[in-house]
Amino acid sequence: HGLTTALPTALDRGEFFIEYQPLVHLGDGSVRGAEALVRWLHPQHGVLSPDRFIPLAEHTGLIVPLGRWVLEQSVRQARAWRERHGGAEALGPLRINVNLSPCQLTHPGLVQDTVDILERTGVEPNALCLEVTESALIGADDDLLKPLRRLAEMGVDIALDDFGTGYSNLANLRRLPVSILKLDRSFTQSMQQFPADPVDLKIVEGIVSLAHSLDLAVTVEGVETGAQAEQLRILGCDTAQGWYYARPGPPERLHDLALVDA
Ligand code: G
Ligand code: G
Ligand code: MN
Ligand code: NA
Repeated sequence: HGLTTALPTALDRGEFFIEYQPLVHLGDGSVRGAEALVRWLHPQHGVLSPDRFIPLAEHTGLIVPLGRWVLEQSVRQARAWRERHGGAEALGPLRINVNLSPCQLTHPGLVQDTVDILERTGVEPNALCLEVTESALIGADDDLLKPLRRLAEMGVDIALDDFGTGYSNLANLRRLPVSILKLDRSFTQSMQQFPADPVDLKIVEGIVSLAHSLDLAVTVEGVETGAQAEQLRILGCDTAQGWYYARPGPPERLHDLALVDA
C-alpha cells in the first residue's frame, strides 16, 4: 500500500524522528539512560509507530541505513546530554539503548559503522547498549554472534530484549555475548494484581537469580504503577522502564527528569 512506496525516500526527506524513554534505577529512582524509539512522521498519516514500518523497512532493506541513522542520532543525543551536564561525572553514566533488527546483525558493516559513530561523536562504548530480541538469537550460530562479540569486547553492552516471551533457552544464555536481560512487559503486567500470581513471582525470582549468577543485569519493561515497580524491586530487578516514569518523548524531557534526580 501507500507506506511501501513512501518508505524508501522517507529517510532522505527527514521524516523519521526519535523519542526517548528513560531507564530508571529501581534502587534509588535515578535516571540512568534512555531507550531510543524511532517514529515516522508521515506527511498524510501523521506519526507512525515502529510496528507499522519496521517490518516493511526490514523487508525492503531500508532498515540498514535507517538503523545506522537511529544509532548515530541516539549516540549524538547521549553526548549532548552529557555535555549539558558537564560530562559523565555530573550525571553518572547516562546511557543510550538502541534497538537492532536481525537484518542489521547480518549486515557486514555493523561493527565498523558502530565504531565510526562512537569515534565521530567521542562517546565511550560503555555508554551504548544495543538491544537484540531474544527471537533474533534463537539458534544463532557463531557467524551471527561474531559481530556482537566484537562489540561486547569493545565495551558495548548487549541486551536481550523481550526476554522470556517463549523462546527462552536458559542454558543458551551462557554462549550469548549479552550483559543485560530485558524482561518482557508481560511479566510486569502479571504484577498488576495484588497479590501477584505466585507462579509469576517465582518465575521472575528465578530469572533474576539466574541472571545475576551469570553476571547479567535485569531491566524490566512496561512498568505502569508504583506497586509494580516496588514488587519488581523486591524481586531484585535492577532497572525499569515504563509509563509510570515517563512515556517515550523528546530528548529535552529526559534532560529535565535527569536534572531533578541529579
Ligand atoms: O514504543 P514503541 O511503539 O515505539 O516500540 C515498538 C517496537 O519497535 C519495539 O519493539 C521496539 O523495539 C521497536 N523499535 C523502536 N525503535 C526501533 C529502531 O530504531 N529499530 C528497530 N529495529 N526497532 C525499533
Ligand atoms: O523494544 P521494545 O519492544 O521493548 O519497545 C518498547 C515498547 O513498549 C514501545 O512500544 C513502548 O512505547 C512501549 N511501552 C513503553 N512503556 C510502556 C508501558 O509502561 N506500558 C505499555 N503498555 N507499553 C509501554
Ligand atoms: Mn527494546
Ligand atoms: Na521489549
